[in-house]
Amino acid sequence: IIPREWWKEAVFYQIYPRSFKDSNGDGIGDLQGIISKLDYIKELGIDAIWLSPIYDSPNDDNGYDIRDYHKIMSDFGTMEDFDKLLTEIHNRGMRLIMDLVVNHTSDEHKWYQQAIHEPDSKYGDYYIFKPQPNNWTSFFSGSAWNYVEERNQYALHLFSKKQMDLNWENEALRHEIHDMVKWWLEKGVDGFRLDVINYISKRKGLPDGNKSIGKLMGYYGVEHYFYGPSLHDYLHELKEKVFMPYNAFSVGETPGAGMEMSKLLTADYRKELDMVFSFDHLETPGHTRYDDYQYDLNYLKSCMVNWMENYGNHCQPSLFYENHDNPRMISKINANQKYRYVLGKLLAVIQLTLRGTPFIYQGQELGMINQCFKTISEIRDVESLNLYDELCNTMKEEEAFSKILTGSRDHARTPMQWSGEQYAGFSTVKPWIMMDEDYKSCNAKLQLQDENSILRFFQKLIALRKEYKVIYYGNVIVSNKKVKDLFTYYRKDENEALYIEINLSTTNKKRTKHPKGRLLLSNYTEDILSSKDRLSFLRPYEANIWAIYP
Ligand code: ISL
Ligand code: CA
Repeated sequence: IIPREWWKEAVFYQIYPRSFKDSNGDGIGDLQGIISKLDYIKELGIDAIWLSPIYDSPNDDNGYDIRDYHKIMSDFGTMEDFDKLLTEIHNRGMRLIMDLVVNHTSDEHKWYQQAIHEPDSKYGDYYIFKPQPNNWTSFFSGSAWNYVEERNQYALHLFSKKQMDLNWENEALRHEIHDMVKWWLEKGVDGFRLDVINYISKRKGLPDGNKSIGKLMGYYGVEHYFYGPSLHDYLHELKEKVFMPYNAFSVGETPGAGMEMSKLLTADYRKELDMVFSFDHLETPGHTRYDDYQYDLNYLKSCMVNWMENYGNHCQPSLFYENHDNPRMISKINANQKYRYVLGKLLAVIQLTLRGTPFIYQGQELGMINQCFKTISEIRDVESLNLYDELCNTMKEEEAFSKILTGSRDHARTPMQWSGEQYAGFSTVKPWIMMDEDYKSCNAKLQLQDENSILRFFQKLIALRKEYKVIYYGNVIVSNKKVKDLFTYYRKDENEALYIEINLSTTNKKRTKHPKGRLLLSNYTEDILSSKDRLSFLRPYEANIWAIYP
C-alpha cells in the first residue's frame, strides 16, 4: 500500500523563466509573461509548476548564482509580480514550487562580501576557505578554488567562479537558510526543488580527490561530497524544522546519487526529501552529455524497469527526460525529422503511464528539438563557454565547437515556440539567445489547431492519467522483459488494468500479445483496429495504451 499524496498524483511542468514568455519587449522572459500563459499550462493538464530561479542574481549562471534570496531578479519583474503569479497559479488550482539554490550563492551575495571583507565576523565561516587549494575541479572547468586576496586563502566553488560553496557545517548559516526558506513558505509557495542538494556536505579536511575516480568521472573530488557525512542530518533538520510545519513538498536534484542512495534520501519514514531527480537514465553507459552518439531506448527501458521494480513503495520515482541542463531528448535518440513527433509521443507515453511523478520541461510538449547554433558567439551557457575555452587548448576551434554543440545546455534554453510569428511569439524583439527557424512549423499555436499534434497528445495523455487512477498507485508488471526493442507493461489494481505496448525501434516489431480490450490512445493516428495486418505488428516507435479487463 502506497500512502496517498498530492505530489504522487500531480503532473509538474518546469518553467525556465528567461525563455518562457517576454511581456515587456526586452527579449527576456519574465513573470508577467508566465502569468499570461497560465491558462495554456492549465489546459495542458498541469497540477504544479516548478520555476527555475527568479531571485536577484548577476546571472553568471542564469540565476543559479543568487545575490539576494529575498528579491526578484529585475529582468523578471518585481515582488508584486511574483505575488500576483502565485495568486494566479493558486486561483487555477495549481501549485508552485520554487528552485532552492543553497549549495552556493553568488560571490556578490552580502554574506560572501562580508566573509571576505570581515573574516572575523560571523560570516567569516559561512563559506569554505582553505589556506591551500586541493585538487578538486569545478563542473564548469578548471580548479574549484578561487584565490581570495583579502584573506590570503582559497575559496571553494564547485560550479562557476562566481558560485561560492556555502559551509553547511556552520549552524548559524543553516539557521539563516531555514529562515529564508520559511519566508517563502509564509508567502504560500508549495515546496521546492533543491539544487545539487546532495553536494552540501563535504568530507572533513577536504582531502584531495582520488585520481582514478577523477579520471573516470571527469571531475576530481566528487567522492568527497556527492554523499557527504552530514547530508542526511542536514536534510532531516530542514524537513523537520522547515518543510513539515508548512506541509511543503521537496524534490532534490541529486546528480550521481544512484538508486540505493536515493532510497535513503526519500523513503517516507526517514523524513528527508519527498523525491529526487536521478540522472542515470539520461546517457547510456560509457557516454557523457558531450559525446555525439545515438541514445538507445532499450537502455531507458532497463532503467525504468529497474526503478519500477526496486525503488519500493516507500519511495516515489520522478519521471523526466529533459530540463534546462540537457539537450532535447528527441534529438539524442533519433534526429530524423520523420520520427520526431511519433518519438516525442512515445516518450510521453512512458513518462505518463509508469508509476511516479512526471516533470515535463517547457517545450517538450511541442516536441522541441536541439537548435542549430552556428558559432560560439551564439552560445550563452557558462558551462559550454568555459569548456570551449578549455578544449581550445588541445584541439582546433571547429572541433571544440562541435563538441560543445552536442552537449550544450543552451539547446534547452532557447525561447518557447509559441507561434509562427517573428521571434516565435516569445518576444517582439530579438531574444537574449538565438533561435533557428524551427518555430515556423513547430509551435503551440499551430499544434493547438491540430487534433493530432504532439501538444494535443500530451493533453489527452494527461487527461487519461487522471481518469485511470491505476496509473498513480497500481502495480507495474513488465512483460517481454528480455525482448529487445519491445517495452510492454501492465498497470493493475483491484479496479482497473491497462496494457501499454511500445516499439522502441524504427523497424516493425512483431506483437507478442493481442490485447483484448479498448485502445485508449496511440501515437499512430489512423485507427489501428481498422486494418487487420496492423494488429500483428507494431510500427516504428508505435506506442499504444489499452484498457483491458482486470
Ligand atoms: O554533475 C554535473 C556534471 O556531471 C552537472 O550535471 C551538475 O551537477 C548539474 O548541472 C547541476 O545542476 C544544477 O546546479 C548548477 C546549475 O548550473 C544548473 O543549472 C542546475 O540545474 C549550479 O547551480
Ligand atoms: Ca521581459
